Amino acid sequence: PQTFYLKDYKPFGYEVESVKLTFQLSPNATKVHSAIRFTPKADAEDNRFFLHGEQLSLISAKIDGTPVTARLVDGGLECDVPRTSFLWEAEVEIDPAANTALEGLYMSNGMYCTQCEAEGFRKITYYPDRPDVMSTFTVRIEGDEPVMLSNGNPTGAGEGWAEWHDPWPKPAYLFALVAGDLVNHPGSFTTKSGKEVELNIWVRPGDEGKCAFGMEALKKSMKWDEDVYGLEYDLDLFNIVAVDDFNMGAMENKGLNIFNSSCVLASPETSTDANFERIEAIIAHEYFHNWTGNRITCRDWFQLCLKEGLTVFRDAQFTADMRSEPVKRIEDVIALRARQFPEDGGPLAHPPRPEEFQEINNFYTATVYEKGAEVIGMLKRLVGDDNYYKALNLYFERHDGQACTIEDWLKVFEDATGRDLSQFKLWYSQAGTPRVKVSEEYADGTYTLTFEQSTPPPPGQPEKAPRVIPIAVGLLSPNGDEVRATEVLELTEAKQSFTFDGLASKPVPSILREFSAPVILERETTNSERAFLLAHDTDPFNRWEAGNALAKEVRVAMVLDGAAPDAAYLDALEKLVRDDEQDPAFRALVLSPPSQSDIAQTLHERGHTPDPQKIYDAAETFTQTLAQQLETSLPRLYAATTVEGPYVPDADGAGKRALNSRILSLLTRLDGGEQAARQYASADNMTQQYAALAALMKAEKGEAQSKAFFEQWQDDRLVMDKWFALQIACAAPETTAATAKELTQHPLFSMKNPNRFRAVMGALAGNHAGFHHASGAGYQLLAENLIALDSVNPQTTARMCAAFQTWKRYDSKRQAQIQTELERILATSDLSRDTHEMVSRMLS
Ligand code: BAL
Ligand code: ZN
Repeated sequence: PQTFYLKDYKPFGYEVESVKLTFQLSPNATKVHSAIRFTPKADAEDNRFFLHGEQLSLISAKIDGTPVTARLVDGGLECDVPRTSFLWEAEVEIDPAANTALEGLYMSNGMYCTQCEAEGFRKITYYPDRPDVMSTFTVRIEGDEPVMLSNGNPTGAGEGWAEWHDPWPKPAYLFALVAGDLVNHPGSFTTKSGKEVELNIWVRPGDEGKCAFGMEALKKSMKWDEDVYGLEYDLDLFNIVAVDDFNMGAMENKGLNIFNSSCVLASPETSTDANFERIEAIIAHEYFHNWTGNRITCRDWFQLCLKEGLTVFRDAQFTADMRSEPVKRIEDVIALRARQFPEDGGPLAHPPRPEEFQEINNFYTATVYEKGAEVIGMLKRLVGDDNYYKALNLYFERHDGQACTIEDWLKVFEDATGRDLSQFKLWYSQAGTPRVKVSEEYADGTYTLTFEQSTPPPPGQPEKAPRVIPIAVGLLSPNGDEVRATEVLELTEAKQSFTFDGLASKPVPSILREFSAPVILERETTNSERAFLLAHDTDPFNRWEAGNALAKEVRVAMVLDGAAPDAAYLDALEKLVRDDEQDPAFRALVLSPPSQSDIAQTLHERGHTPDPQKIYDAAETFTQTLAQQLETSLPRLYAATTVEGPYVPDADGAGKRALNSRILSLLTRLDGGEQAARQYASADNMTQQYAALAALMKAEKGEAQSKAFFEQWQDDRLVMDKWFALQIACAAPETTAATAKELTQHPLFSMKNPNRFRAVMGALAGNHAGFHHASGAGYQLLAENLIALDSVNPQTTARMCAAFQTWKRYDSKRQAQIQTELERILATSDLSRDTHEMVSRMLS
């Protein structure tokens, strides 16, 4: 397969003045007519006329009305063209019904739908399918579908046709078309300059009742972007469509966002609190892309984090404002450590701005998205809030309508602040998670912190220069008072010391507050200091972090030495969980154990080979011991945290229900499932119904409820995804693979629906001890299913291959088992480019 390099970037030799597309819809034979005006650029480095095109049947091609013969070449066509402005016309035929890869124009449950990012437009017609080619689009759709939508504003419609015009020049990856039997949930928004915008969420008939929350989230997003960034919506209409079969979470097509139905449809009966929070965040994310992505887009796909990192950062700010800032930060760091740190420390490591790829779809990663957002968070911390917004204003002013690079992005910060960001830029080009080792000294009222940074070399990047790392530090006195408020230390050298004078006694440091940089902090400390910070730190993130570090230490000692759960830690947890003054959401987070994969990673970092079964056993023992310790308080705590009254998916209620669910799961270990069965029977919302079912299934007491759940929800695809996943998540290690295998035989299992495939195979990979069971059955099952999926949907296959990325952590037997499976995948005939690249990288 061809490798593409950032260093090879060359602009396209032609301006695209306008694009007019006509679609004649038909499930197996849709005709697409394109009329595109090209003008050669006078200063073009390269005037090769190459249009991308894949899986297209070319019917005809004309230039200025005269038929021409195009040369079909690998990945597209070439043609001899005039050196003056000309009209290119082509007619192609495509087969949406056969398109199970879900890229380009495809059908989902009888509805036409598109996905063009990153390179799907080339499966619709011949076009310079690259993000730096921007044009206005006019679209005519002919067909007998009741609703036919495209980007921008509607310009006309009649029996069997509809026309749309998008006045904002855009790259082809933002093109969208939807047609089908859809109903809308309407809304409206008045922008700050008084413009009325019509809003719609389009769904299949029957789903109308699941749109109200999404609509409110959209309005809140529009208002927030005006209030915080001064950004206003720029069309008369904003449409969202829910689609069942979708590879990603959602897509920010101009004026016509297309959503995986799991990321927009919500109702109290069918969605959990976590679903509501995620839906609100994704609606915001896609809406925010209208400026950070659409009005200002990427020059090339190497710059993907320019729009994704920034938009993730913006949606995190939004969620923090709508809900709880510390809770959002803790949740994001948990996710970063679970998804991005393993990527950065394994064979798939790449910088936020990669410099080469074979298949760009493989780079929609936690590094590009989440680490990309962390980098922006560091930048904001380093320049300060005022300078951040000054730089952002300059970014929108200077680059509106352009396709930009990371250099353009950093230049606005340099120009707005006068700061040299050349060292900071290393965050974009170096892979790997820096380790920061901290040591301390105290003498005569002066406290010194010394930091040493290093990054283990990831693939292809042996040299690592020191980066700029903002480290937020506060100091506490031994009695728990804060003696130094948070200050941001700028670590720029490999080894650097910072001093604090005038202290009456040796302080307790609180380092990396708010997780001010995506690094691994290494510091020799004691469990009693961690317990002190858990009790006293004024920074909520670090208070949680202290509890999390304690939990990890206790688990590690249990795994390595067979130690009993640490009594002091159990006491600290008991005290915290009983303390009604503390935020329930925070208590729920402290009560949630570190994941078993996280413990495996910690052991690996400390030079031990993790044994998944032992990690599982330690987790079980710990939770059982905690339940017993809390035994007498659990019924009271359960009652005190039960939320009465009608369900409202707000942050307060969600925090209480999260704590209540944790307590229920502990209680279920002791009461034989009585309380959980009562909760299951009386629950009027999915959060409580699901929590009860999960507690029962984990305790192997949920057979009847699981059956009832299936009976109740078998016609609801999204709820059924939960049912599939939960059975695997709750299975014991020795039965996990068999449970997953049985579910792949279920009549409702489907390779064609990515949500269902992910529900089953994602849950298998997510059950740490089950997936890594010594039999190797988990590895085999995943590999078999990935091989089967590859010819159906390469994009989802390739992304799910990442389940194997941590394989070098484990013992030689498990490594050999995984290697066999990876080699088996690689040996599959006609393996997709997507999967080939992912597996090759993991084996290299
Ligand atoms: N642009 C792909 C989906 C998303 O990040 O919004
Ligand atoms: Zn995005």
